[in-house]
Amino acid sequence: MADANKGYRFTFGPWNLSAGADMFGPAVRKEIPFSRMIKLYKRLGFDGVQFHDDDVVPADWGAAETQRGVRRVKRMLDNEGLFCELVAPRLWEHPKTIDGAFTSNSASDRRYAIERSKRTIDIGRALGTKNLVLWLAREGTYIREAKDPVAAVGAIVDAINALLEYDPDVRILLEAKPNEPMDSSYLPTAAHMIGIAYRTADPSRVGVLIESAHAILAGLDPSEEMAYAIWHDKLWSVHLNDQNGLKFDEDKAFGSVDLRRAFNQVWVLERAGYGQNGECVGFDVKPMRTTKQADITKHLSNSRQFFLDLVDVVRSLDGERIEKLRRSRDYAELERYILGALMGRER
Ligand code: GLO
Ligand code: MG
Repeated sequence: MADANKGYRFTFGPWNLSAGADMFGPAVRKEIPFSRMIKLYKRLGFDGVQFHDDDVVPADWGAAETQRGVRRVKRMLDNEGLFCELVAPRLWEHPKTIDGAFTSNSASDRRYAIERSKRTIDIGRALGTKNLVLWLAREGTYIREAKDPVAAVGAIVDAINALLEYDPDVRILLEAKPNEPMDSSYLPTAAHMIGIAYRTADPSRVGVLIESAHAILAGLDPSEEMAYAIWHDKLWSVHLNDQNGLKFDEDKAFGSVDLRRAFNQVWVLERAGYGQNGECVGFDVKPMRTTKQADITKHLSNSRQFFLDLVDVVRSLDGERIEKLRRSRDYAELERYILGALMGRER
């Protein structure tokens, strides 16, 4: 049977089925209990789940309760034939993370962030994954003078080292974002993250997860950051989505703003053999607030479908023709060829 996912493995996290609350208004849909949500994955063509630590078990549960809770979730995954791709400590909601996590000015708050991350590693291992994602949401400032921006870089490296040492098998995937919730983040792009990866105790276990919208918010074409990370063998996961210019982080469906930019990403991923070493195609997309309860999964199935359609376009391209156009430096014709293919009007 032909593989409906064309060789890729798709994932998303429970937060992608949000009830629609935003900064200006409360939820407009019912929360979907995880036991029901998990049944949607396979039906939508998805293979695995991404979690925050507290999507699995509440952050304040004790050790025994946590273990039992994690085992329960693992059984639920197994029953559905799903795997856990990664876990991420939610280091931005707790009162001890108000001033940042690893870069907080308070030593006891910094310790909390490291302990919570270690606990998240344990949760991940019990769910069968070595992948720990660090989205460093509050590692930055509202005003430059609030913290020491030079020391902050070192504090992040020290924290990563503590986690690498805690579990000799853990792989740490750094997810960059230039702003929001902070005015300015210390490590705003994937390239910054890759820079510090090499200064950690074990660079072979530190890579990146690149989110399209975050690269766009930094003024970059996500495919450029992806290609850079691939060259370093450090593109270990992606959060594909889209973003309409420099505003709040919109998490729009993949390809929904700029089809050409979405194509660039699929072209880079597909041609580099992304996924062949177990990397997943994750989506970090939000339903619109206007979306009705019954349509709550459409942004996810659409994102997956747009991705697969773009894979078809990439695979349909004539490599020799592209080579010839490169040789003759006829990039105008190459552009016409690509845009034609994207519009289904290949000539
Ligand atoms: C927010 C981030 C967030 C992370 C998630 C996993 O802007 O994209 O959704 O991806 O917390 O770390
Ligand atoms: Mg993300």
